[in-house]
Amino acid sequence: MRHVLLAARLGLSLGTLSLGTACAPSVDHAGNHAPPAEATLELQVGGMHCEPCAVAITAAVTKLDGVTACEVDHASGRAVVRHDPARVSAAAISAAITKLGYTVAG
Ligand SMILES: [Cu+2]
Repeated sequence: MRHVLLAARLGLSLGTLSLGTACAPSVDHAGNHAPPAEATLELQVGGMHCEPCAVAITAAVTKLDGVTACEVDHASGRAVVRHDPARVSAAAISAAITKLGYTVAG
């Protein structure tokens, strides 16, 4: 009688054994969905005389790491740069423009 009971208990404990660690997502996707910190930098660019000037500036600024968007209007001289200030500074953006031979004023 005792033996039967013991066997039953053993069976029960075996049944509750863990099947090992369940698979868990190795990548935390939550971080990827967070929008990046973005700031808008508005600059007055001097020296532009035609559309290719604006295109060249747009290309140089967009190439910078941390810049997400850049719009340059050669007629008004206005440049609007969307960027992550943690990755690229306003000074670095201005430098990329002045390096091309244009002047920059906030
Ligand atoms: Cu030009």
